Amino acid sequence: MAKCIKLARTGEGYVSPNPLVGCVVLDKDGNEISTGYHAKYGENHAERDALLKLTNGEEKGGTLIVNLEPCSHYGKTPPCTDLIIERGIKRVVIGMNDVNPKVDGIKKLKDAGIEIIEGVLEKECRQLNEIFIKNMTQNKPFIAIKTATTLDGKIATSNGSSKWITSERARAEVKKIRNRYDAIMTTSSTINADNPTMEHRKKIILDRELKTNPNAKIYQSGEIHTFNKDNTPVIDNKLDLEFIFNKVYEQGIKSILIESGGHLNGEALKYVDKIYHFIAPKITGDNSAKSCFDYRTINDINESKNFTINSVENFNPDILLTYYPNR
Ligand code: AOF
Ligand code: ZN
Repeated sequence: MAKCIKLARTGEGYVSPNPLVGCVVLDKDGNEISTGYHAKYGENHAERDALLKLTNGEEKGGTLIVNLEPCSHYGKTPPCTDLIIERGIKRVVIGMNDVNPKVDGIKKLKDAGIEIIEGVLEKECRQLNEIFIKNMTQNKPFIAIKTATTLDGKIATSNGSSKWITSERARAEVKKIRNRYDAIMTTSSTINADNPTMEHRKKIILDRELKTNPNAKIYQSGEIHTFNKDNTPVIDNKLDLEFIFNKVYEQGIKSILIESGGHLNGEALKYVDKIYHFIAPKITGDNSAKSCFDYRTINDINESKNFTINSVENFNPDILLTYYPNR
């Protein structure tokens, strides 16, 4: 199953709005004979990819391992369950049930007399497809924030100096993280302060008063979606984030990575599903330096938002924390 997850990740950046799926096939003696993955939206599912590579029937009586319940419906592709049954697979090992209401593959396989083992590495499989799960169950985009701070939680000095807080290694990882999301979102303030390129297929720019420098590097590539006070409702002098999230979701943007300053990061906490927080071993010691979440005043520490840390990774000399909101 761990191998399925790894194979599935090959599809990152290509399969949305479909899930990431990888598949391993073993022969009747337990030897690995094929692997496959869902490589691109509209193309073969992982199970079909793995099974079509086998042409001598060596999978007969064997085991198929897949991180998501095989589909049983006609979508862009025919049902994987039919091919699994046709090829004489005797046992199917599944990571998680499909949350797509059209899919009822486990029942179909069981009815065909195939042994089913469910829930293998389920937590990891659900995390792999956290975007797909949110989309299918809530009809909303998955919202992530990426920030990079000093040990004292600062993203820039008071006059905006921020290049570079984290190391080259950490910044290379950011490129991989971006690839997992359909679009990145930032603001005119961040663009005007840093002039970032933010290499990505789709970019959402919040620019209430159309103040972004038209020559900014961000405009050099990718599809640009700009929201301003003419096309978006404004609440308390801020563009209505919920409206924007719904709007882009309708346009096929199923996940968003926010890369901006403390104001947008703070406002987005209400909607955020996951935070990627790089920390560099530096201290500014400056109370007026800019903070990564900066949007309100509280007087009781118990009013803080609470999170659960999911992982701590080393990108020497920096670290990456990922955390999820407690809901
Ligand atoms: C699988 N294996 O590799 C994928 C699955 O339109 P289609 O035919 O691509 O079907 C999309 C749905 O099929 C998707 O919403 C999800 O429920 C399932 N995706 N299923 O068994 C795969 N990509
Ligand atoms: Zn399928």
